[in-house]
Amino acid sequence: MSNIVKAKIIEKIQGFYEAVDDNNNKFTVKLRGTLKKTNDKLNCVIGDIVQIDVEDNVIIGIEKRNNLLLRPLISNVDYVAFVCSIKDPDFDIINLYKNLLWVDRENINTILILNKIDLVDDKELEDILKLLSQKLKHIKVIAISIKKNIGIDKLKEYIENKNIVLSGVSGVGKSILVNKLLDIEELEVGEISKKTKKGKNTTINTRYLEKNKIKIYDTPGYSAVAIPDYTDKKEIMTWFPEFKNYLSLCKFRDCLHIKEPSCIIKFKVSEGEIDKDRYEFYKTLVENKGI
Ligand SMILES: Nc1nc2c(ncn2[C@@H]2O[C@H](COP(=O)(O)OP(=O)(O)OP(=O)(O)O)[C@@H](O)[C@H]2O)c(=O)[nH]1
Ligand SMILES: [Zn+2]
Repeated sequence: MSNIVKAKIIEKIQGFYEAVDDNNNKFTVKLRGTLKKTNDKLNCVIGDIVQIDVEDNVIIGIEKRNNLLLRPLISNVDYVAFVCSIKDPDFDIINLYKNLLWVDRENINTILILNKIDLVDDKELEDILKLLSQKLKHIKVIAISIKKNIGIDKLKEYIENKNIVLSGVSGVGKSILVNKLLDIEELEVGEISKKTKKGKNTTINTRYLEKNKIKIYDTPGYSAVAIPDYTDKKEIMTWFPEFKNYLSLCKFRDCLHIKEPSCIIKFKVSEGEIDKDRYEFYKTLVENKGI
């Protein structure tokens, strides 16, 4: 029997890594010295597919990553799924835009899980879905109600066998959704809020959960989202997928699409092909006005 197994990193605890293989065997391992670069937290991250020497419990190789999400730090992501609620708390599109910057700069696909649709009427739901399809053509929206059991099967089907990074701010229903997706016995809602108040039920670190073809990295939600760092303002435009096809078409090669003449991005905005609010959001980032 071979001493080498292939496994996925699911947790990092003070120099040790937890890994799981396809047969659900778990390993606690260290990283071989030669794979370490000084002080580099990117050496080996959650989501990495690694080769483990099970005799010595060391990681001897890391497979090339398909992608790397920096916030939260997870590799080989198929979808980032943002859980939002349509109401209670209200849907916050700017918060979503900020979160998307981290995902779109890595060209990772996004699912927006819009929960609590039982709290609005059909017209209100229709309006918000229309708004989202205008402003964010590149993301997949799945409307659900955990309470009324609407859309859950569709969501399950969509994410089956994919590596999903799940995030969402407090109160949108993420904990209950995780239980539902993984068929975990639900806690009484009252119990959840009690626990949440004590801070016990809130995810602090990323945890990996897998059951019945559902694979989730459950991550802590951020209410205040930072903007990714950049060394040159020109990087910002590449975080907007709707700009991508046009970036080489402006008159000036170093066009920032703000004040320059013959700017194709501004033209597409005036034509309505690029959403005005998304462009304004881009402008605030470039002009560094703070959001
Ligand atoms: N009306 C309605 N309420 C829901 C639905 N899903 C969840 N809720 C309620 O939303 C509240 C928050 O749910 P949680 O699962 O605790 O939310 P969370 O996002 O995990 O929040 P934290 O635990 O604080 O991180 C609870 O009172 C749920 O009963 C839904 O589909 N419809
Ligand atoms: Zn331009």
